[in-house]
This record gives sequence, C-alpha cells and structure tokens, in this order.
Amino acid sequence: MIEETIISKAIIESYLHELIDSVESEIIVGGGGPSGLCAAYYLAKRGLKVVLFERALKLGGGMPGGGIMFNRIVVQEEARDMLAEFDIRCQEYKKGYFVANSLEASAALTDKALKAGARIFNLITIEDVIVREQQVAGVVINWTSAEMAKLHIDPISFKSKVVIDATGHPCEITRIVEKKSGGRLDTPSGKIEGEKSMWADVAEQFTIDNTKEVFPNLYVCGMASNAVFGGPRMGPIFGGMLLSGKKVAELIAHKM
Ligand code: 48F
Repeated sequence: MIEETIISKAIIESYLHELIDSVESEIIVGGGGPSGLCAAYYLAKRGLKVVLFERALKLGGGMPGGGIMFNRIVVQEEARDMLAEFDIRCQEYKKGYFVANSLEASAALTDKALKAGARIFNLITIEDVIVREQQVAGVVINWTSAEMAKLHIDPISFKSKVVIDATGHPCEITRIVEKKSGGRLDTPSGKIEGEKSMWADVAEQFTIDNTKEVFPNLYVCGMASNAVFGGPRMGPIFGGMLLSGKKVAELIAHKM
C-alpha cells in the first residue's frame, strides 16, 4: 500500500533540511548554466560548501538549446580534457573542433556538480544581494513563480563568503550591485561595459581572461564575465564557459 502523506512528508522534510542548511555557506553560485555548474562542481569537489540557485525549472542555461535549437555544442581543443572530466562523449568534427550532444553535456554537468556535493536549488531567482561595508555578503532570493506572477511576496536572505555571478548574458547579480551599492566595479569604466557583437575567436579567451573578482567578494564567470567586461559574444562554442567555470573555482579556492 502506498500512503500519499508519507510521500508529501518525505519531500517536504528532505527539501527543507537542505534549504535550512544552505542559509549560510562558503560560496553562492547565481545561475546553473555551464559556467555556474562547472564552478559549483570544482568548488564542491574541493570540499567547500556550495549553494547554487537557478531561476529556471531545469539546469543547463543556454546549453541544451545548442545552436538555434540543434542540440549540439562545439568545444575547442583547449577544453577537451574537461569533456573527459565530466564523462561527456564527443567526436572530432575537424581538427581541434569537438562536437557533443548538448543534452548529454547539460545532464552530465548537473549530475557531477550534485554528486560532488553542490546544493542546487532550481526555480529560485536571486533578486538582490546583501552588501556589508562595500563587500558582497550573500544574496536575496524568491520563488521564480512569484516573480513571474508579479506577486508582492517578500524574499529571504542567504549569506556566503563569496558570490559568483554566473547568470549569463544579462549579468544580473553584477547589475544589481552596480545599481544599488553605489561603489565602482573593477572594470575599465567602473561600470558594466556591455556585451559586443559576435567574434568567437576573441570572445573565448576574453571570457577566461576576465573571469575574476569584479567587486569585493563578487566574482563573474561565463557570459557574465564577458558582458561585464565588454567582450564579444561567441555563440554555441562552449569551451570558454567550461574553462571560465573552472578558473573561477580555482581563484576562489585559492582565496579561501
Ligand atoms: O546563460 P547561461 O547558460 O550562462 P553561462 O554559463 O553560459 C552561456 C552559454 O549558455 C551561451 C553562450 C556561450 O556559448 O553564449 O549563452 O555563462 O546560464 C545562466 C543561468 O542563470 C540563470 C538562467 O536561468 C540560466 O540558467 N539565471 C539568470 N539570472 C538569474 C538566474 C537570477 N537572477 N537568479 C537565478 N538564476
């Protein structure tokens, strides 16, 4: 006999236990696209307490959609080892260009991040940050469904030593800091420079080079780095996203 109330209690207790335990952590990752998932995986693998909030129902960000909904991604030679690290199968299409299934890649990144110990909460939007003495100290979250329905519901706060903006093209967390903190970002203009038009060759290295701390205790990775520092976009080549997520994890682990 299956008792429905036991199912309800199992779900509620298990979820709330993890949520309460995540109110204070070492690292909060905002966004569960490829760069955020990679960052979460490498940090959790080092034994650090990582909490990731993703607005959408499913993880992967822009990855599952591949290029114009053709569910394939391309990864360049420099990131090939990372495909192996995540057990993502690929084929060499032309020398140095590896093609993989974007659904397999998204699922593999999610699976590895979770199994490394990252706590991942989907359907939650980061709508604000906590700033203390000009340092980011956490985030403010709400249900995505409340945001979508435009319901007036007060959010709740989660603290961490470091926050990673992995929200992709809109660089939402850095945008909030720029708007509300009154301080300068560590960019050439002191503000968000804004994403430029497509140039994949330049964009990939630019993204990795600009994966860094942009405001005290706020790091950017993936397309958020690119947009914050004013790089060109790159379309469905994903090596830069993976390498950026790995780099931000290394920078933060070094600081901790
Ligand atoms: O956009 P996204 O995949 O960012 P990424 O990791 O990778 C970029 C590539 O997918 C692609 C590209 C490079 O090849 O150009 O676009 O840099 O993932 C960002 C995730 O963040 C979530 C959003 O739903 C997406 O899954 N997100 C955005 N804003 C918030 C958020 C927010 N305020 N709170 C929570 N999640």
